[in-house]
Amino acid sequence: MSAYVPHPEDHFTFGLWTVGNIGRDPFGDPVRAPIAPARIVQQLAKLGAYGVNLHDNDLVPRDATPAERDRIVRDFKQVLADTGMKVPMATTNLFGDPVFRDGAFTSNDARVRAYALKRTMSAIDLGVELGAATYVFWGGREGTDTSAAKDPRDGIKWYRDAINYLCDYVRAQQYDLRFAIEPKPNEPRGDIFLPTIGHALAFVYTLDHPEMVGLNPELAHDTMAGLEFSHGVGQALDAGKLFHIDLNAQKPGRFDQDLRFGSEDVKGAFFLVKLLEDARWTGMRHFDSHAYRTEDEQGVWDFAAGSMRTYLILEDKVARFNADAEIQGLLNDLRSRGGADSPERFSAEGAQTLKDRAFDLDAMRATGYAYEKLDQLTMEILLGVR
Ligand code: GCO
Ligand code: MN
Ligand code: MN
Repeated sequence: MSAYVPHPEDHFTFGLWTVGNIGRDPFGDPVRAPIAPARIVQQLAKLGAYGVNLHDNDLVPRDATPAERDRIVRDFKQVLADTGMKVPMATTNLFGDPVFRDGAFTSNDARVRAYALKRTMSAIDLGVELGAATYVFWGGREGTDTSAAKDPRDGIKWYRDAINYLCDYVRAQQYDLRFAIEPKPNEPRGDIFLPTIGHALAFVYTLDHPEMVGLNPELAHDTMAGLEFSHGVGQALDAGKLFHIDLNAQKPGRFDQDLRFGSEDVKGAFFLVKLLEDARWTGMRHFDSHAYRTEDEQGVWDFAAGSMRTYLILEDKVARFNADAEIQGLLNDLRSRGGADSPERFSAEGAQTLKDRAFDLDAMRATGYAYEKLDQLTMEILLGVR
């Protein structure tokens, strides 16, 4: 049995902003001192992570001079080289600066929309310089607090214009970079554009270069909307659009909690891990969450280690599920009902045969599916008695 010790091959990553979270909330001041990016990288490397992700200003302060920027980036690259840590994903902070109070790409002010493009091009340059292969767009401020403010068709059009522009920028620069849109229903805006995986997927296919753009779904965001996250992730996988994933935990019906992965809804987390592992998905398992506000710095490292350990424990549970003779027997019974048959394509003749086919409806109505048994066996694995 695995000792649940993370290694870089597990592809676990954290944002500088996640372990670096200082515990500020709308009601209270910070409770922790900022941790320098170099220290974050060193500590996470010791814990077995693959890398760190960042917003432009997590590393380079907004008002840094070009010379300061270059020195910060040079020093940071040295830490990456010393530790073997990578920066697989980068993004832009398009939500903190008051200039973005009405959104960035979807602000009603065209100057703000242009400034957002400028900011993002520089941040893309930084991300690529650090080796990022995925660039995330989380539109936290893209939306409205009152529907009087914007025609949603304008919002979507401006959003599309921006992503098209930036795809062209990446192509012109010949960067090897893919975009991943991160849906969220609300918070910090009252309503955010592209609120769910489904909205974002449909949007991708309206772009000039849909092949460059996929998704970065987040567990907490779907849970806030009352959705079953693994179904959305499954649909993104099916479309070949799962470019990245944000893992955390969240109680439904609450504010955006960003809890440690697996610390709520263990069963949901299990089926998510099962989906990713059964699909042999090779992407980054990014933890977009933070330690409780009660914690000091040691609590932050406990949080980071715990996130990875829980994933590995659930991976082990998945292996048990897949090797469990009784569970597999039940799943085989389901398969023997034709679940794996290749679908029949329409033909006029086949349709006529189907119309003429007699069904034993009484037998079909009377047959159960044994899901109570299947779920109980799954729970017993999760509860550690199986
Ligand atoms: C949130 C989001 C962010 C983004 C991050 C990277 O709810 O605040 O999940 O953490 O993931 O800005 O794009
Ligand atoms: Mn989030
Ligand atoms: Mn996120």
